[in-house]
Amino acid sequence: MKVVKEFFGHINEETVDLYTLENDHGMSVSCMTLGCIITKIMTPDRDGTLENVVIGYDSVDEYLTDSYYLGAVIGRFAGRIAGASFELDGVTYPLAKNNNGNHLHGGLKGFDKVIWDAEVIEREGEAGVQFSYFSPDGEEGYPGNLNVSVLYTLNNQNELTIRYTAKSDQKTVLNMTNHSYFNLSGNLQRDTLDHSLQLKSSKYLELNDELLPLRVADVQGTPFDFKAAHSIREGAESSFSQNKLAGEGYDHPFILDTNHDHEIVLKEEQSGRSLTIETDEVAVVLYSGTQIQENGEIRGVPARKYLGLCLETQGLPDAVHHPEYPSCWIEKDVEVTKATTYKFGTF
Ligand code: G6D
Repeated sequence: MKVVKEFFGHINEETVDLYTLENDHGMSVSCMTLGCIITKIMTPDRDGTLENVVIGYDSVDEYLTDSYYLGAVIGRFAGRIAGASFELDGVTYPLAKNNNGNHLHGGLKGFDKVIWDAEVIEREGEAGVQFSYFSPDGEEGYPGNLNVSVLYTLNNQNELTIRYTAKSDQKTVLNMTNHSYFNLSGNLQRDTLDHSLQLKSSKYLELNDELLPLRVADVQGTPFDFKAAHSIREGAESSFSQNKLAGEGYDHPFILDTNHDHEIVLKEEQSGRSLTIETDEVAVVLYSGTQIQENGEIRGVPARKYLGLCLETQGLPDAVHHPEYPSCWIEKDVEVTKATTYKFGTF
């Protein structure tokens, strides 16, 4: 196991460092202090060929102008908040209207756009880096002085675990995730339309035309039923209204039926790569990259829809306005922790 630290770039006067975690089998995860962004994950295909399985860039400047949140930690609140405000204990908190009059992914300068401190963590059989950040009361409109850390650890079972820990000096709201776009073909050789996905989820949230939650719906009989594995293409080519709404694909929260039980399994037949995700979160947002514009290239490959897909484990979006959803509030001086493990394999 090893951790290599490198200079990645500058933002004004601040340095951005890149950390690469590598295990004894050659799998590696590269991540940087800007937004805890995962820039590369090298995993073997069924023939043992190590290739990159996430979308990313090779310069800080590309990330600063990126609107796709590639690889980034998202916070304070992942997903949308209707009307870009919420009420807590009788006080209304206005937030940035950065998406059709609503609030998306923590606002104009969310956790994805700040520089985090980093500390290398090396334990028996694990290589890691712990990012930490102090978000002052009122940052991006959110209440509470919040201390937050994001710990990436890689082990010799080709498992990457992301552990989020936070504590606030006031009651506040928190919903964090990682926004990596996976593409198991390796070095973006193919898009993700023929990736197969299995989700242990019986319910999903239907969305309105602002992509805000409308109602909890049963997946039965729709392209959202992933209880038996099927391709992303099935939704992309479906006339089902919710797939059309998402730009001919998916951009939806799925309520997980179970946790730590192989609840999310992504596979790509041609490479023989698999990704099994287990989490203690209540939901996962499947976003099939339908808003990736067809302009320019990403690492030498034409940018386009479906080039990667996100499996954002998290709470439910707009939960601040839905008391019937699992709570998104954290109490004063109570430390909260959430963790998601990404196990890369072959078949
Ligand atoms: C679009 O609706 C989608 C979001 O879910 C995604 O996170 C973002 O693009 C990058 O706004």
